Amino acid sequence: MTTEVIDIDVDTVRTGLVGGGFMGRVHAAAARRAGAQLTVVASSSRGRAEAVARELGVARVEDEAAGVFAASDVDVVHICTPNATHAPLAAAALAAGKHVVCEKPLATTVADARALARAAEDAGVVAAVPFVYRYHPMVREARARVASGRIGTLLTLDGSYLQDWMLRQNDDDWRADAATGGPSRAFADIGSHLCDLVEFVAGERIVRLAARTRRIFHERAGRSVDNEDIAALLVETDSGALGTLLVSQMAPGRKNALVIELHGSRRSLRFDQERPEELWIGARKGSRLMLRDPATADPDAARLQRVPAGHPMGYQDAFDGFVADVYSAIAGQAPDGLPTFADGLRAAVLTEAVLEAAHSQSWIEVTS
Ligand code: SOE
Repeated sequence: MTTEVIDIDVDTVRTGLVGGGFMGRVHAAAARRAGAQLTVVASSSRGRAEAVARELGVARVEDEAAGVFAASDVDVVHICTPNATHAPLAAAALAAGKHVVCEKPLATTVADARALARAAEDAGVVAAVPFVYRYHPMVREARARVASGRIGTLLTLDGSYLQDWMLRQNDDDWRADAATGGPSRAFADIGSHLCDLVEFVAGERIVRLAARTRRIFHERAGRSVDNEDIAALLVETDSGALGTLLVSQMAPGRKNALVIELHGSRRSLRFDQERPEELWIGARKGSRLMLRDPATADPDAARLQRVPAGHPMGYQDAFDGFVADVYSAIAGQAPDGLPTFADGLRAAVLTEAVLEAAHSQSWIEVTS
């Protein structure tokens, strides 16, 4: 019997996975779509890793994450574990010379996030954080319209990120425990996406903010809870635009309702993540709904579209676009708008500013 020799293309990215929950599955699907080989996985136990390996078609398992970082058949590691483990795992992966994709939040403190951003810079590797909503084509369309001046001067912005999976007192999750989730939950988990998307599309930074947070249940499933369910923000950008941002994981019927709306002196723009094929363009006369179409898209929006108009793209497609950009950066390209560890640091800075503003009940300057 001849043994078929599989000629592994040296340009094929070899991907290691640490963690195997919902996000691990999304990362694995995107890595495979980008042409990678899933060579090894580690998880909370060997048994769990073996189950993930079978489910996701990963070649082999390691008992510990350290085995993934040390593996000679791994070029990039995707870290998809609970928040408090991100910083030590990402640091170890960088120290092993691997490219890294680390789930958000990059770290639960600014100090850890800053150290990781610096370590990634020093290591000269690709180090990314999946602020994946940047990869919906109509987000790129909106960003291009702002950058080209077509909406005029940004005056105000409004946004929200609403979910309902923590609505009930017996809804519990590792994120609700500061020891595993960090001192902020709702804002760090999804408010970070909202702020990243606002700053990415607007091309401006939030320079000061006021915030209030609420913890509805001080106990969940019999365990004490020490981070927030809800955050409401007032923000000001570096051009002086004013904005309102609402974050809640207790909004009945809202499943993953991330919406941003920008108002310029000539046009408004509204993107709703649950309707990603559309971009609302508001005008004094003739507001319209623009539908995704690679034939009419801005080049940076068109490059993310693998199917024609009328064939809806969704969340996994956006994730696929993000991972494809990570892997093209590993191959030496410079894809536009790749969210890196510097953006993970930005999210940590905003999270600490929100917690400080809520505590002091005053406006807080947000350092760049
Ligand atoms: C849970 O809030 C969650 O899975 C977030 O962790 C993700 O970042 C978000 O994209 C969807 O909701």
